[in-house]
This record gives sequence, structure tokens and C-alpha cells, in this order.
Amino acid sequence: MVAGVAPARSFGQSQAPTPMQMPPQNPALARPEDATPADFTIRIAPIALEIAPSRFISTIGYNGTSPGPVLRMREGKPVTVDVINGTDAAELVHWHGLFVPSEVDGADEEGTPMVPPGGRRRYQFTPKPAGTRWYHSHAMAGADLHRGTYTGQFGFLMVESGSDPGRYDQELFLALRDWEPFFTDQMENEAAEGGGLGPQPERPATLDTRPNGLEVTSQLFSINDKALGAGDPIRVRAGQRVLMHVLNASAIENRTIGFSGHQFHVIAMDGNAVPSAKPVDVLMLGPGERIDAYVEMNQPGVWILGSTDDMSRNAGLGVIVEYENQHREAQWVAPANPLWDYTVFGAAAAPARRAPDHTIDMIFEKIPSGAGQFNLWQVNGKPYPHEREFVLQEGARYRLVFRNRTDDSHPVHLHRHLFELVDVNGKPTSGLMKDTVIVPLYGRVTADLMADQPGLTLFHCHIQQHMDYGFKVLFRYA
Ligand SMILES: [Cu+2]
Repeated sequence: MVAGVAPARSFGQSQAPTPMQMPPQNPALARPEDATPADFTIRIAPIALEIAPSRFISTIGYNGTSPGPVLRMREGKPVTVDVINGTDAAELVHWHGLFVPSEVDGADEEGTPMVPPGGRRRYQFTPKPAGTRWYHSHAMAGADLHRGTYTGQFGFLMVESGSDPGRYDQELFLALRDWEPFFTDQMENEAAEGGGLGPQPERPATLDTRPNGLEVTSQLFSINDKALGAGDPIRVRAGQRVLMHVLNASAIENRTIGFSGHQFHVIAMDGNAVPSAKPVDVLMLGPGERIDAYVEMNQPGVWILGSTDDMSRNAGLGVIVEYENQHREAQWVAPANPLWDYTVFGAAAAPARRAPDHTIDMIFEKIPSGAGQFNLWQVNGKPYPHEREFVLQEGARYRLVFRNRTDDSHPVHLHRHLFELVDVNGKPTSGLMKDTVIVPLYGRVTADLMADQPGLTLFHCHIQQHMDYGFKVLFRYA
């Protein structure tokens, strides 16, 4: 398989379980309906991932690899997925971006049962809506950087509607990753992640000057399973149109990527078609976000597609794209416009949306813990769990106001629903449906939510450490 750039066809076929490799089944968990084979099987087990020649990452993967296989499901057609846990810790799989019941969504907080060590569990659900979704571990990690989304437990999940026009010559899946995370007392460079620019409407008059606690960082990166320069390049021909599904599968950081003299024509964000598809020089994605974009291959040469941040790109966050009959050293050309703005993809006309019935303010704050400790995160003055502050009435429309009063950008994710962006740092927009959005540092994002998926619904920052140390909320339906 071509490193990191195999067409979907060759990914999607490794779904059949290999019976010899299944761990012993716990009889208490075996149910009669499990006797029939599942549509998909995911085996969670330790792997050694060779991201560069002789450079092995010891992590946990799906079906022996990371990313796991691309799962292709048909919208509206019920599926069964067997998850077999070959690790010594309880696990579960979250289906990110799908409208599925809380019992199978894959969040312990919503009541999805864990898959015990050595055990198995069958998930049954009806995949919807169509689009680029993904699946990943939703286990808490806390201080253990070998658990949850720090591991290689993730993969693309494509929900297909059958109406995909297929107007492209190649389809690529590109998951951005960091490896071997470690604790640091240095703050990330906010400019590098695109969060330190623009207005700061939620910046407090008096800043909290208490010393910061530990953050998680990394110095080793890949796209899919290969660091920049390792494995085969993406091979293209002049005149081709290449569709890219990009996912930030990091547990720790927002990322911005560029492609040396080429533009990304953004057609969907988080799997949902955007009203104004258009070309841009960079893509910025917070952990959990996806972007579908096509690229016209019209600059013959050998180029790097990768992080606009030199440190992370040089440490692996990139891939070489080689045109046919071009043989030279791969070149990186910095993008002309490195700024990312969700609102440019919104509808051009003024929105004709239903007025919200209620507004829910959500104030994000950090309690700096000081050297050697973990910062604590709060929503509306309290870390998780809250009491009954977040209750939705089915059928009502809510305006959520995300007020980020911290010095860090947060990719916040709402399970089991989509929301529509209304305003980003004072810029109005409409028609952009998302399940995850970056709220810039000291920034404000407003989003409308239709409460139409009854059941417990988790909301959290997709940076694993922030989630584990308080940055989450459980919405209930009345
Ligand atoms: Cu966060």
C-alpha cells in the first residue's frame, strides 16, 4: 500500500475480521445476535507503527494499523460493528459526526457501555447524515499519554448518500497526527496555530497572571502513518483533479496546512457541503475537524503538502506530491495568504433562518495550576460535571454563545448533532453546518442548534487534556 496516500478502494477492504487474531471471548458478553457476522469489525490492539525507516511508534491501533480502515457506510442503511478490545484497559469507539443514539454514540458520559479489556461489544446503528465522518477512542486519558486520542485509535468513516458526483480523478485521505506526546510548561505558539490573530472580544479587562500548569506537546508528526519524506509520495498527473479528505486526528493542537503553489477548493467542512465553495491557500483544522477540498494539479513539479509551521512540517507533518515525469528535490513554498476564515464559505445572501427560542451562554475559563500541575477548565464557572444547567426542549432552537476567556484556541465538539455557525468574532455567516468549531483565543463564536436528537449529548473541547480536566458539559433533553 502506498504510504498514507492509498486510494479509498484499497483502504476499505480490510474490514473482514481475521478469526485467528480475535482475543478469547468473554462468555458473559456473548449474545445470540452476535453469532451472525457483523458488517464491520474493529480490533483494538497494540501496534508498532513505522512512521519513518526504523522509527517505530509504540501505540494502539485499529485492525493492526493507524489510521484504521476507511469505513464506508450507506446513509440510512443499518449496520453492525463488532468492537473487540485487545488491550488491558476499557475502551469505546465514538462515531464522530453521526446522529446516533446515546447508547451507541461511544461516550461513557452519555451512557454508552465501555468495552472491557479482552471483551467485545456489538454496536448497531443507522448511519446518517452523509459526509466525511470519523471514528475514534473516547476513553479518558488523564495523565496517561498512552490512552484515548493520544493513541492511534482513529479512522475515517464515510457515510455515502449515493449522489456523490465523483468528479475527481483521485481520492485521498489525509489524517494529521502527532506522536509521542509529552508534558511541557511551555505554551504552544498561538500564531503558529492561527489562533492569535484577529479581534479578541472575550479578552478580560484583567488577565489571570497565575503561573500556567502543564500542557501536552509533541515533536514528531505524520500524515496518516508516515512522516514527511518517508514512504511513497502522492503521485499525480498534470490536469488531474484530486479530492482530499483532511482530518485533524491530533489530541493536542490545531493545525494549518498549505500545498506549495496550489489552492484547496473547499467543498465541505466536517462533512457538510458549504454554501460558497471556493479556493483558499491554507486549511486550518482543530482536533476533530474535517475538510473536503479538491486540488487542480496544474503546477508540474515535486512539492510538499504540509504544515505551514516550519517546526512541525520539518518534524514530519507533511507529504510529498510528485507529478509524473518530475524528478527533483521536493520543494516547500509558503502560502501567500496564510489566514483561515470559516465565514468566507458561508452563504452570500442574508440568512433566512428561524429565530432562536433560547440563548445559552457558555463561558470557557482556565484555572492555571502552576508548575508541575494540570490546569483546570471550566464552563460557566464549574468543571464537569454540572448539575442540570444544560437542558434542551425537543423541537426548540438554541443559540449557543461560546465565550473563550482563555489564552488558547479550543476546538469544541457537540456530539450527535450539527450546529450552524451564526457569527465568528463578530463576522456574521450562515449555512455552515458543523459538529466541531475552533473558538479562537479570547474569541467568541455563536452557533444555532436545533434540539432534534433526544438523548444525553456530550459537548467538550477536543483537546484531550482540556476535556479530561473539566472542559465538558452534558446536555440533557427535558
Ligand atoms: Cu481546549
